[in-house]
Amino acid sequence: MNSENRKPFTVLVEGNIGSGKTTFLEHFRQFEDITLLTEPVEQWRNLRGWNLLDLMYKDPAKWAMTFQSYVSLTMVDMHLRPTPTPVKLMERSIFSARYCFVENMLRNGILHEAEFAVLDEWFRFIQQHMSIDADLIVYLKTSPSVVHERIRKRARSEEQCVPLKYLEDLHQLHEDWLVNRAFAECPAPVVIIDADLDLSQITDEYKKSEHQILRKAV
Ligand code: DGT
Repeated sequence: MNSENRKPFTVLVEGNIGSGKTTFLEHFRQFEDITLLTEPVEQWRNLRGWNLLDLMYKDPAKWAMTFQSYVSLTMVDMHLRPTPTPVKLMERSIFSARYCFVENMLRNGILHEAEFAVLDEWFRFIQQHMSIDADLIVYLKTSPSVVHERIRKRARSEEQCVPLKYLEDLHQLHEDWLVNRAFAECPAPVVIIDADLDLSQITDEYKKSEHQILRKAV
């Protein structure tokens, strides 16, 4: 591909917290010509010394708006980042931020309807006026109980209070968005991968999606 004037084939990797998105992206590190953009969690944990992720989990009613606003900015940055390769793999997107996380916060009353309205207007503006491309979505589908156990084991300090109910709600919203098509927008075709499998078996599952991603690189 002439990297100067062609858009990359853009793959969004989506799934619940702890579904293995980072591991999926790492699997593709072995291939040339793919740009991997992992989620900017570290930026959320350290914005000029502030841990927004921690603030959001400790006092969601107070910090949800601030956190989601920064998530949107970092996601747009990833969507717009120039890519010198024919394929770009991105962990999450402005779409899952809006349709899964923000939606959940609205339904749970964590976001005030007025705060939601501002975030939604930003989302619409970004979609209309910025070049947010998606050619394929890889949905790492999991059971809430499986990711709950993984989150417990990985022991990320901010996530220790994540209840099963939160993961069930997020799971349902991913299903509604990517499988049931309950939201107006599903920006690309969806490939579903069984991501309940543990690490020893998951590579075979990942391989099944390789051709769909790599054939675009030739
Ligand atoms: P992985 O590799 O599938 O295990 O991915 P994770 O769990 O490292 O990454 P992710 O995006 O599912 O979640 C990272 C943390 O950030 C997790 O505590 C949930 C939170 N998070 C991610 N995006 C959003 C968002 O838009 N809003 C809220 N409230 N939290 C988010």
